[in-house]
Amino acid sequence: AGGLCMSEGSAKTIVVLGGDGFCGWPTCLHLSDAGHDVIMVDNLSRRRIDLELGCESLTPIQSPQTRVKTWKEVTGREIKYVNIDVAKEYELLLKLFKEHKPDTVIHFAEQRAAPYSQKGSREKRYTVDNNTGGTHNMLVAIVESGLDIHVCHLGTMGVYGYGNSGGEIPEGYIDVTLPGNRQQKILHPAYPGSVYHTTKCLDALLFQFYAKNDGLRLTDLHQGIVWGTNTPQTVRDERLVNRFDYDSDYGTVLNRFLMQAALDIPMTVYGTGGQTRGFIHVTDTAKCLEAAVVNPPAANGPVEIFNQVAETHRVRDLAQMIADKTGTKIDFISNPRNEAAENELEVKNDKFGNLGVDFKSLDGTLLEEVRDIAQKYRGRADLELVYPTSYWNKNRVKAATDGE
Ligand code: NAD
Ligand code: USQ
Repeated sequence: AGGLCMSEGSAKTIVVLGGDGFCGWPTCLHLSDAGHDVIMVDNLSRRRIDLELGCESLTPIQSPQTRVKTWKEVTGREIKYVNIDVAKEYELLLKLFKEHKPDTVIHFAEQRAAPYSQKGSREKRYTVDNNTGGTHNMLVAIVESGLDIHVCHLGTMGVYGYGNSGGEIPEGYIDVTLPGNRQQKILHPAYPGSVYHTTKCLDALLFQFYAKNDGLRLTDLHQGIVWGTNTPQTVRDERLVNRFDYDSDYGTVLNRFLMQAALDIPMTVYGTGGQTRGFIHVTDTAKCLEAAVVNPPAANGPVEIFNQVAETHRVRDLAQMIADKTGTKIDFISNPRNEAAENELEVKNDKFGNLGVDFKSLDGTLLEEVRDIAQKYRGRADLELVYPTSYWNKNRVKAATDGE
């Protein structure tokens, strides 16, 4: 197995919070394959939200127990699965850290859909309680354990906001001159566009405080939109398949378009499709995590921030590219979100390049691979779940209803 930047004898013990999810599961497999000892923690809340929304992964994902059993059968390597609610079961989390003494905790365990976080008061409150509570519990448990544990957290490009202006987005920090001609390096201003994205900004402040006050080693990965489904590890057995969300709350844009093309239904571009976003393939997510894990920042240093993005694309260009290849129609529908109709986006991502991560770019072969998977499981799709049902504010709900 190809361990990236890993020297001999440097296998780590890694707790992966949220290890049953879309990014978490392939990351667990990648790290295990590279020789690290992985403990996967998940309270299966994502699977419960599937039930609540009446949807499920397009791919037939197996239970976490079957997943880890299959991995053992296929590779002989063990991944331990533990069910803990990180936001609610602080004592169990602390006990887990004390028992396994991990070198690293990777934190994926948050409610991550922007539309779900805007759905209603219940979902808004759940997203803040779960995400902020979980992050803070993890930090307190690390301090309380007295162990030198490196945290790798999944943040989002959305913390920077998506204004209309151009200009390259730096990796986390900007240099400013404060009144009195004081020079300072500060966190890039936060400008989130949903309750979910706001929780990632709150996380960033918690990290800044715990790095300063307790000397914790922290890496925050500002990731773009993840696409794809399978990785070199998940294809080894059908029972290892990764999840594929296509519904309007959890499906991310490119995977949704590829699924829509596979089912030959029009692609749902919101507004003019002028939104430009950062993208990364799920295989590269796992590689970036490994690079971050084996390169922890110094203790007592500032929070290390990486932009985890391979490339940027405009939403309507992605739809057009797929339309050109497949003949699928494009439907420009009223935007359920409150976001800039058009924006530019230029992102600095040198740090991962410097650590040897070679990003895959969105080429025809990779796109076809995802469309083939969507085609294979098309019988499992429920087309009613494709159109948006979450709106950013009440006026929008009214406008959408008036227009019917
Ligand atoms: P996901 O919903 O598939 O996975 C998250 C996992 O965390 C789920 O399995 C869920 O059950 C678990 N979880 C949530 N709250 C928990 C809690 N309190 N205790 C224990 N487990 C809990 O999401 P994902 O797409 O894998 O995203 C993982 C992380 O990466 C998230 O933090 C997300 O914000 C970030 N991220 C994702 C994307 C993307 O496009 N998918 C892009 C940028 C950043
Ligand atoms: N969009 C469409 N049509 C669709 C779905 C989305 O035009 O059918 C548009 C949206 O309006 C938006 C863009 O595509 O402008 C991206 O939407 P998305 O749902 O793919 O991504 P987003 O809501 O930003 O959230 C996803 C993940 C989240 C992560 C974020 C990274 O769900 O966890 O943090 O991507 S980023 O966008 O870089 O902040």
